[in-house]
Amino acid sequence: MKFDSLCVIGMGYIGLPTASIFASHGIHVTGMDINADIIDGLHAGKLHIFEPGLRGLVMDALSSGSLEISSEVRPADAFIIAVPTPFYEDKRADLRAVISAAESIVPHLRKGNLVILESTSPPRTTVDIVAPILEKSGLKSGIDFKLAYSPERVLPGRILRELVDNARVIGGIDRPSAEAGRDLYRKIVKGDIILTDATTAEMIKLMENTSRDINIAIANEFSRLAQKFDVDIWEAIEIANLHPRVEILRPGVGVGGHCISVDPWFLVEAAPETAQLIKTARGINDEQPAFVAGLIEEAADGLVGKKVAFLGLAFKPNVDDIRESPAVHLAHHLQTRGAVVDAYEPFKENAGLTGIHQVTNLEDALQDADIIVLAVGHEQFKDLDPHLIYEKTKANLVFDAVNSWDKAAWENAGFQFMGLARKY
Ligand code: SAJ
Repeated sequence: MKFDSLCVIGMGYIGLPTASIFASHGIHVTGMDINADIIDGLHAGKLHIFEPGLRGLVMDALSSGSLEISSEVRPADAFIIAVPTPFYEDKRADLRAVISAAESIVPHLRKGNLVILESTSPPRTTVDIVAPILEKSGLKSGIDFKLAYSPERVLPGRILRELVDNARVIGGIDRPSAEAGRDLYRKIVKGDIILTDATTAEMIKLMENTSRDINIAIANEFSRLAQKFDVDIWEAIEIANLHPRVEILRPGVGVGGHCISVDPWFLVEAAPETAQLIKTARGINDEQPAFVAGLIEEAADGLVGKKVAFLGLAFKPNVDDIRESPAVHLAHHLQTRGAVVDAYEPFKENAGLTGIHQVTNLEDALQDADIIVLAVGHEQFKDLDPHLIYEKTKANLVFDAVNSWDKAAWENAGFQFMGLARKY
C-alpha cells in the first residue's frame, strides 16, 4: 500500500516522536492533540516533553511543513492512535482516550484507509472496542479499511533511535491489515517487522512489560533479603550475573513510569484468578519506596524535623517523566515519617506535585540539609564531586538508594555513607 499522508492522534511521548520521524521520511503528517496547551506550545516552538534529539527533529519537520500540528483529526491515508491508557483507582484500564481517539477518526475514515492502535491496551481492545467504533462510519473493517495493533516498544531516553532500530510487531485484524501496517512502518523502521494477529500483538506488549516488572520485583526482594543478611546486593548481583543463564536486574526505589507499573494490571484485570505472580510482583515493587524510606529513617536514627536534600523525582535516570514515579512516593514516605523534604529535579524544575516542596537548584536543596538522599541516578548527579558538596552543606549523612555514588569517595570527603543493601 502507498501512504502519502498520516494523522497521528496524541502528541505525547510516543505520538510526537513517531509523527516527526514519519514527517522526516517524506510523508505529510498531521499531529493531533486535544490539549490546547500542547498545540499552542508546539506552534510557538516549545516542546512539553524532553527526549534527546526530539526538539531538533520536531522543529525541522514543522519548519519544512511536513508536520502540521492541529487540534482536529484530518483526513489521511493512515491514522495512528498513540494516546495514554492509564488505570483507574481500582487498577482497571482507563480506555477513555482510546475510545475518543477512535471516535474522532470516524467522520474522516475513507475506503482504503489504515488505522493503527499503538496505545498499550488489554487483550482484544482492537477487535472488540476499536473496530466497532470505526464501523460507525458505515465502513466495514477488513473490507473497506484496514485495522492493526502495533505496540510501541521504545525506551524513554532512547526513543528516536529505538523507533527506527527496534523490531516492530504488527498485528492485523486480518493478514492484509498486518501487511498494510508493514508497508507504513517500513518507511521508518530499520529493524525486523513481524506480522501477527491483533490480539497476539496486544498480549506480546503486555507480556514484555510484565516480565520486566517481575524481574525487577525479584531484584527488589533480593535487596531486602540482602539487607537482612548483611550482604552487599550489588556485589552479589554482579557475581551471580557471571552465570551464563542468570541476568538479575537492578533493585532500586521501586518501579514507575507510565508503562511497567501500569501494564501488568491489564492482565490482572483480564484474569485475576490466573495472574497471581503478576499481582504479587506489582505489590512488591509498589512497596519498595516505603521499604527504602524505612532504611533511610533507620540510617538517620529518626527523621522527625530533619531536613532532606532529595535528589531526583523522575521515574528513572535522565528523563523528565514523573508519572507513577517511585521517587515521588519515597519523598512522600519520608515526609510521613517526619522529614522536611526539599526536592531537586533538574529535568523538571517545577513539576507542580501536591505536597512536595521543589527547589530549582542544587544549592537550595543542600542548604541547611541534614541528609542527602539520591533517589534517581541522573548522569549529572553521578558526576557530583563529594568534596564540593561537602563545602555547600552541613549534612553529614548521604543515602544512595540507586547505587550511583562511590562510597569511598563520599566517605573520604567527610560524609557518613549508606545505601540500599550496600556495604562497599
Ligand atoms: N527499573 C529498576 N531496575 C531495573 C530497571 C528498571 O528499578 O533494573 C525501574 C526504573 O527505574 C523505572 C521502571 O523500572 O522506574 C521502568 O523503567 P524501564 O527502563 O525498565 O522501562 P520504561 O518504563 O522506561 O520502558 C519500558 C520498556 N519495556 C521493556 O523494557 C520491556 C520499553 O521498551 C517500552 O516501550 C516501555 O516500557 C513502554 O512504553 O511500554
